[in-house]
Amino acid sequence: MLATAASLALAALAAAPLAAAADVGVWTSAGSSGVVCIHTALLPGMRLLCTERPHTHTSYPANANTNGELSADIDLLNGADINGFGTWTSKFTARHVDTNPFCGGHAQMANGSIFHVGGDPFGNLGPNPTTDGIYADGRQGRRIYNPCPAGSAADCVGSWTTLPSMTSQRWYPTVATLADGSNIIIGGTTVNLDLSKLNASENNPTYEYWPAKTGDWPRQLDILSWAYPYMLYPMVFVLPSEKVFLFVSNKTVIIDPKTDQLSFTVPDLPVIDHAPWIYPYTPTMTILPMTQANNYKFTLQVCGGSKQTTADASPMCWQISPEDANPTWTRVDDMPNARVMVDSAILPDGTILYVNGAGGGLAGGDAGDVLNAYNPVMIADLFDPTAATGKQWTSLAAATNYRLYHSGVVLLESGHVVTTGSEMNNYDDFHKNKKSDCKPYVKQFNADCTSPFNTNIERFTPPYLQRAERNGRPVISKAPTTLTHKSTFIVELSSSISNVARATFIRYTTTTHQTNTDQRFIELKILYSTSNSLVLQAPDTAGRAPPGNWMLFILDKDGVPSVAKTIQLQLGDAVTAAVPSGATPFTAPTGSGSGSNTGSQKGSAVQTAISSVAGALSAAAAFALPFLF
Ligand SMILES: *[C@@H]1O[C@H](CO)[C@@H](O)[C@H](O)[C@H]1NC(C)=O
Ligand SMILES: *[C@@H]1O[C@H](CO)[C@@H](O)[C@H](O)[C@H]1NC(C)=O
Ligand SMILES: *[C@@H]1O[C@H](CO)[C@@H](O)[C@H](O)[C@H]1NC(C)=O
Ligand SMILES: [Cu+2]
Repeated sequence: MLATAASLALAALAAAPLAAAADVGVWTSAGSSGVVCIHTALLPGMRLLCTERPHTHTSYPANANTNGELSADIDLLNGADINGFGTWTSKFTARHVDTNPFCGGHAQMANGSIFHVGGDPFGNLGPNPTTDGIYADGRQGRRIYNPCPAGSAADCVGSWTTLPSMTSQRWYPTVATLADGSNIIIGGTTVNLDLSKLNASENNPTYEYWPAKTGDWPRQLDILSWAYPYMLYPMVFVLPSEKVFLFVSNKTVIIDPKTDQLSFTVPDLPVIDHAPWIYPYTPTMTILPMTQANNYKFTLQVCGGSKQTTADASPMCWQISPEDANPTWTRVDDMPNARVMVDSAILPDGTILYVNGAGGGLAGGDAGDVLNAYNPVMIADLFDPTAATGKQWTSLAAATNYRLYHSGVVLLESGHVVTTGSEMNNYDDFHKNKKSDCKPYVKQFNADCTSPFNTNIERFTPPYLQRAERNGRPVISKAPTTLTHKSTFIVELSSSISNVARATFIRYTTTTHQTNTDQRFIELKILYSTSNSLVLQAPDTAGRAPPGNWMLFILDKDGVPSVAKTIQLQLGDAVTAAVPSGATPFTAPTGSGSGSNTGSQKGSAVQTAISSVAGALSAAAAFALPFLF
């Protein structure tokens, strides 16, 4: 009997398609970012802009990679094929930025440049300011990074320009790009906030715009005074109405940027064993994909952060649709791994990858301050917003690098994801290698200890690219480089049209401190197809899809995306493309179902099959044991 159970389980295991089950993604080292990516922005041409802190007050040597410069423009492919599946070794180029931008706020502007404001007080570039140099105070700084436009030569590198300073200092502000293409700048403090010595006059509870509006600015925003000291990097998103959602701690205000009137129609997020939903108990908030299946509904999801009752991270996720008639917070499936400092990347198939962070502790601290966070979480967890309750999460492969305070994640045009940053690389010295001379709080550089600055870029190949490597992927051969809202446009493919199921549009990202006001996903309608082209429709409004660079992905019926084409979505009148002769109204191939995520559902079905096989095996093993004795 027992032997039979065991052999049945073993037979089942042997018969199970283990190769397919291995589609949990692959992590690969991808080179150096030169600087620690405390701030990471996606640039056209598979490039990143990263910005770090001066290595000063912790007395580390100036960054030798960049001669102390705080910023680098990174060519991720560095000659590798964007359509290939080989390894990458990135190449970085140091860029000079005028003032210390460390812990400022940023957003991708309407024209694809990166707008970056505020930062830290002055900083020496190494322990000796005379020889190492000094970065000027950046707290009132206002600067723009102009990347090389899409299609530039690989050796083209962007540069920073300086704008006039702001009238007040902002450390940890949030910036967002609005529907009209202007920017809103919110909050921050005048100095590094010390939670053990609070002083509310260091708060800057105001907001302003760029370009500056006429009148008395910046203007008071009382919710930021109410929330003190839990008001740094407030969560800010443009709503379909073009108003601005602002969530801080557990309260929401909606700002109308046309009138600057405030409304308070969103209830507080109920507190169930959760610390304030903000730095240093850092969760992350993400706009869920707006799809045809959900009628382009705008819903935000906040996940992770810290528990109230213990120092452990929280696994909770809550959703809100702020412009519903009666918005209500809804709790959804807990993350499989509780995390503080969790980051999200919306993938081309409409699933959301959650990575980075720790199982407990807090955000904050100097480089190398490993006391604040513990139990790094390296597993990637995938959230499927279309899956039924109880089935929303799938755990994927674990990364090699942990990403604690000051890290990020970015989806790339290739469909890969990269994780960046973290300033606690010396965590292992203390926690694993038990080096007594590498204190958990490394104030002085010690050559026996690992540098706390992580400049390793790690690439995640999601399961859909594992499928692409086996079976190929859609290939966009031609797409427009600019587009206005509601326009129709033609995309040519050099791969088979008959497999095409969806077209999705993802906005270029900037991320810092688990704050990303740029990232959003909107599905595009495919109106017609010919034997080699599709007629698509651009997003309808700038409230749903603010202007800027976006990635267009075409997906096949297995959820495998093309390499994206970058399209700059601009304000202006809609243009209607002539429908090519022979075009017919588009219908997705059967079995793909617009809005549902075939690929990942397949993935989770495989996952479930595997765990039941594993379950059967361990049950069998338990039975089999007596025979072994
Ligand atoms: C984007 O606009 C800003 C001004 O708002 C300008 O400084 C910058 O050069 C522009 N970028 C590009 C790529 O044109
Ligand atoms: C509080 O902060 C203000 C503004 O920075 C400063 O002038 C004041 O001295 C501080 N008060 C204390 C008690 O530190
Ligand atoms: C929101 O947070 C405040 C301050 O921490 C707290 O007093 C209030 O009870 C919270 N609201 C809810 C609904 O839990
Ligand atoms: Cu910071």
